[in-house]
Amino acid sequence: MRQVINLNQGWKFKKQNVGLVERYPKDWQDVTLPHTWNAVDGMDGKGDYDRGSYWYVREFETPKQPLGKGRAYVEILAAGQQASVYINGEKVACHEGGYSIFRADVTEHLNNNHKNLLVINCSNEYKESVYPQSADFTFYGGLYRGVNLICVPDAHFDLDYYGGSGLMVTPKPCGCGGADFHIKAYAAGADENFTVLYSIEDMQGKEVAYGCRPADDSAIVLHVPEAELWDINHPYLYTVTAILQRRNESYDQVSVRAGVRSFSCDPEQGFIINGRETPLRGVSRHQDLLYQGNALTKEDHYRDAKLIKELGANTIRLAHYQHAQEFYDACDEMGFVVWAEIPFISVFNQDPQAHQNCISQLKELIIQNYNHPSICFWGISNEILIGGISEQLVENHRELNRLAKRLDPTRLTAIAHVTMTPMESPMHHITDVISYNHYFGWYGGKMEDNGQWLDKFHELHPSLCLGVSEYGCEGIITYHGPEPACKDYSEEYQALYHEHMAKVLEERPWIWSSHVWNMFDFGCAARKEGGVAGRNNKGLVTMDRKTKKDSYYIYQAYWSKKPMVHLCGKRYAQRAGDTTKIRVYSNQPKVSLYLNGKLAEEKEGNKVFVFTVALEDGRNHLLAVAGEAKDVMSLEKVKKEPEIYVLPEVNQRREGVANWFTTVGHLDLEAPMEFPKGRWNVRCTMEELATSPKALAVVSKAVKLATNFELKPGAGMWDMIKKMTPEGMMDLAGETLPEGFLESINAKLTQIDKE
Ligand code: ADA
Repeated sequence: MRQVINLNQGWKFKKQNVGLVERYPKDWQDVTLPHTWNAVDGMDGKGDYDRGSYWYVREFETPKQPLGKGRAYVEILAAGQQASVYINGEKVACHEGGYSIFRADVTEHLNNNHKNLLVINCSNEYKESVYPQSADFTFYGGLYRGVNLICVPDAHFDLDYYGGSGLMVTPKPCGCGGADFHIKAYAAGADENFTVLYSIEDMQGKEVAYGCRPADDSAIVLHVPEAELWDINHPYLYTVTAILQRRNESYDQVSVRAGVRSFSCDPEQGFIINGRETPLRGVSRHQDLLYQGNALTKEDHYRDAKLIKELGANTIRLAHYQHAQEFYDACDEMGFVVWAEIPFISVFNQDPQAHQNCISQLKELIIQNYNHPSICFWGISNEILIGGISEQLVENHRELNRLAKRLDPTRLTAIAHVTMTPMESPMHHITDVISYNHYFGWYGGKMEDNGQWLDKFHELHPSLCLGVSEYGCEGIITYHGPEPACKDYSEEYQALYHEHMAKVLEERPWIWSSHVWNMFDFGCAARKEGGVAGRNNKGLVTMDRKTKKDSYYIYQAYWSKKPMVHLCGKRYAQRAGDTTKIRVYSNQPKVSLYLNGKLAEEKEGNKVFVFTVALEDGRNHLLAVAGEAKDVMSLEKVKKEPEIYVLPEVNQRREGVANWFTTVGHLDLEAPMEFPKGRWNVRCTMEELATSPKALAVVSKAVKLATNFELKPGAGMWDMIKKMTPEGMMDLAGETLPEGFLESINAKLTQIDKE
């Protein structure tokens, strides 16, 4: 029978590209998997994290095989981002792509009498043909999910096909209340004397179906009468086991879990599961933690999933790559509908090898995760039109879509568009459903633009299923104030923005899915915003998972069935002024607010309850009561609010925007924009403008003022931005900028000669 030996302990690691070692290097650093070398620098804000090619070494003994020679595989659960595997000096595998399982057949290279030397080289160096190439998150390096040794008899369930389990189960509900389980096991090294025995057990461990097929023609359909459906509030899982058998002897065994459900999407009815219209409302998640990087344990994964469940979400977009099996397992068990995707993101590379890399990452994603009932959508790309469209880009998407449908006709394909993707685009007619990432109310435009945009698109494309795959804004729990505004990074503005968005989405059940960007703050070494470098702070929860921001609770009020009440502004603890506003979120119809033991006011409302109270000098105790739910906080009345509540650069930026025109000089901003030959203009790409120091200086200043992004060629998120034009960027910033801003940039640029 199969033996799976965990090899996570006892590794030696060298953060130097020393090349292949021949002996066990006793003096190297001891590490235990999961491990990444970017646990700290991937988010510490120093700007450049270590992207190198480093070495892991471990010894292991050859396990005894009772049935002849058998085969042995080293299974790497993920290696960031490229890896080569060597056993006893021989290269046995290479892998490109940092998020999927891969295996190396090491059988022919094992020593029988002494130890084996397993060496793995991991690299997170930039490689042009491997996705992701440039994106808004840290590309951690290392063996961050663990390594196993799998020993099987010569006849076994296949371990060589794209890291899959060798068992594919497709349960289909039948009209009669039962379900047909279409099952196929892939046997390797088995002749005509082998059979496959199949069994299905329910959640109590009771066998509910049984079948048997010849190993070389193993497909079977097993019927389970009165099958329980897998659903969001009832995530019922069956266990399907395949045993490879020959003359009263079992050779290999694989078990997977499966769920019976039907689902579809409709442009008007939105997402439908088991015949019930169920708008998918939830969050996106990245796989990292503060000073731990992406080296997460099973407990870390389950804690994240639990936090999302407590929020009341029913869907998770697992961005922007394949996540750990433990997380998909947690989603199967807790009843989330999952959008799983590959890291085909931000920058399109025309190189056919890069396309091949997408193909192999998509194959791995689908084959390795086929059985998870939580997954309903395969995402084929994210914001890929940042750098514009081309025929090749469209054709590559068509091919990826065909591939996904061929490998898995049972699920829907999806795509996440960047805001600037036009409403009319060939990209809208490739995948089964589409979705947009919109940041109106943060990078540009007003939050009110969201609803209008969605309605307009829906009207224009009544036959397309539209989702909102990303929306969000930064919230840093140090910053507060009585008048929150876009780009002030305050916890209050983030909460206001999400109050608005939660309502916009609630009012549009036809939107098949929506995903907050993001459930948790995450590491992005290239970022520097809001006084916090190295991270994206759009999470509803901080990166250390210690603090749920106020914005978390607005969604709980909308989505959770459990009675709740939340007093906002707990960290806005010192307040000046005669009166102050107290916002309360609750899913109950009535909230009573008590100030220092006395009832201040009682209000009826829907989710958001706003009270105005006059604090007493010094300490004040507030209590909110809504049905059985209660929440408390303490506020202090002060003469002046602490300076740390306001980020200095916010004021500087506001002043900068206001003073911009005085530095532009006397220009006729009413005149139509001109684009004289031989001069720069706002339709040139950032990359082109960067060839002229003068033009770059104008544009950098404008971009900083408009979007707060630092424009530094070659650094930060340059690769993502370089194909954009100032016109495109300012379009995104929209109405948050004074009129004539774009015209003034153009006027300045057209004064500079191209040379
Ligand atoms: C993009 C991108 C995300 C995310 C976001 C942001 O939309 O898809 O990866 O980081 O931007 O926060 O700006």
